[in-house]
Amino acid sequence: MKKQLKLIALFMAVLMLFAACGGPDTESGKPESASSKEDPVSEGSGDFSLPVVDEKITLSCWVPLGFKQQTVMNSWDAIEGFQAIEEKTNIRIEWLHPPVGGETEQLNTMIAARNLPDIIHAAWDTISGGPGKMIADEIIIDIDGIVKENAPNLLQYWEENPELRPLTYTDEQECYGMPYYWPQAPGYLYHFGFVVRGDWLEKLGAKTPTDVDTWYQYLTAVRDGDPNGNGEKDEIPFAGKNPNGTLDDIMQFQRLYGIQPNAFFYREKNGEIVSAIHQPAMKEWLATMAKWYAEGLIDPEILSTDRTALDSKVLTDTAGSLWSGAGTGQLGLYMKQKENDGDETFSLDPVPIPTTADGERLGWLKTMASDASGITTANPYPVETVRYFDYYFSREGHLFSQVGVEGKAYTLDGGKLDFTEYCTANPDGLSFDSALIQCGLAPMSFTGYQLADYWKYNISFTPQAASSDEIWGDYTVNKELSGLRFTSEESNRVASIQNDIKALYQEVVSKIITGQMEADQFDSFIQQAEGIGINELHEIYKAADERMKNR
Ligand SMILES: [Ca+2]
Repeated sequence: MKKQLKLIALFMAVLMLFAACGGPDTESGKPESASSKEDPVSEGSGDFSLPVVDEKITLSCWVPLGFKQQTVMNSWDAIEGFQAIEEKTNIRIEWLHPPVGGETEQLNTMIAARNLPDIIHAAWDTISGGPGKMIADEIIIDIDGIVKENAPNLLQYWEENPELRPLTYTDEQECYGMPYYWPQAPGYLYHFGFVVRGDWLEKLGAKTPTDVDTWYQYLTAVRDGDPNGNGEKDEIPFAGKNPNGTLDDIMQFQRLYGIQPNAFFYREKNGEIVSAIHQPAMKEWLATMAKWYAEGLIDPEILSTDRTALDSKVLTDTAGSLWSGAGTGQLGLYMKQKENDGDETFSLDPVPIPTTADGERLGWLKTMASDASGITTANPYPVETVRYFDYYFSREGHLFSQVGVEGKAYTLDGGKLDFTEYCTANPDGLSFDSALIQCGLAPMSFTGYQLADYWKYNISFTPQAASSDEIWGDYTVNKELSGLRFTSEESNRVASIQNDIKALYQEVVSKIITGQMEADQFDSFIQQAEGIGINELHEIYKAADERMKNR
């Protein structure tokens, strides 16, 4: 009966459509928007109903395949959750994946040639000029009005997480896409931190390192105490990697001195945006790092070490401490590997965020500031596209998109979600993530928000990882700048000044730490940076921050 009524309604709608415009092929040459059958405003205000369209439509969506996917599939068509979403919404997505490794190039080419699909999923701040320029250039559209009338689930999510909404808007109050977020819930944010060998700490009778003195004591004890017991002085007190030459792992020790790691600018407690290189604390940090390096407390190979080499140092019982991710990708992986090797003493324990002399512990929020599905000017169905993605913010659509259909990857008992053996002990030997991504996108970023159960499972693997949230979540101040957005003129200046200073900064820091340059030569670097334009950059940051406050 219900189906019959629906068919009648559909028939009537088609009749009206033909009467109104003489057929679906209008003068513009574009297919008529399905919403023209009904008034999209009255239809969309508040209520959410499925399917989104009565007659199936197909939308093309450009999105990188993802490094976790590439080993098990060549298209998101294989993801079961999307099939369920298609059935519910009546909207089919034709996935357009760029070649792995060629994502940025293809995105730029596509935009330059204006060869646009219906949807582009990208981190919009990483595109030159940012999302505001993409709207001004008529690549994507401002969907603020459509969202207000047609996205009740997203509006609800923003109401519950008010700090996230501004990230999806430009300074001109334009909404540039249907967003992706990591939840900002407590116990969910602190994916990275320092870890030390808990078993060595005990063996050496050392204190848990929590500030510059206790770190020095621990590292020295590891160097001298032969905690791996092989009779050789082969321990590396602090082991680290140097991803893309960023010195990121060493930079994390800037927290000891109250400097936001690896940032040119950060917000001091009084709200002022300050320049990191101009802080007197910067020289203290450099002097300490140079001392530690000279005394053999920091891995002599740290500038050339990659993740594989670091893993090997950890797993062969030479690394005494490191900067680590909490999940199954790093800390969980080490613990599991050693457990499989039958090593019962190995324990890498998260230690607190270092405390500065002023008693500060610098925490951070993890945001993906600009990841969103932008609706292009070529898309004939902007309202339907917004309604489609709004479904991802409903409980049902959220589960479909994140973990697929109940019964395969997970079961639900009341509100409680449990992952099945298909994920946790896959019969084909697939890892948790590799199994799960055939059902849903929880390990990846795409419109919606990451399922909290996914992350909780990820860190529940080992007690060490499970404790990381509480330990690394205990901070006193967050100095990070996030969500700033530059005008296209500013963007060009920021990119050019920042690139030049960054290269020089990394070179000078590397030389000072490894003893090839005296720490007080940092002053001449500051002068050079001023010559390149660090002060102009500072003003641009302050102006962008002012605009963000009004967003
Ligand atoms: Ca040894």
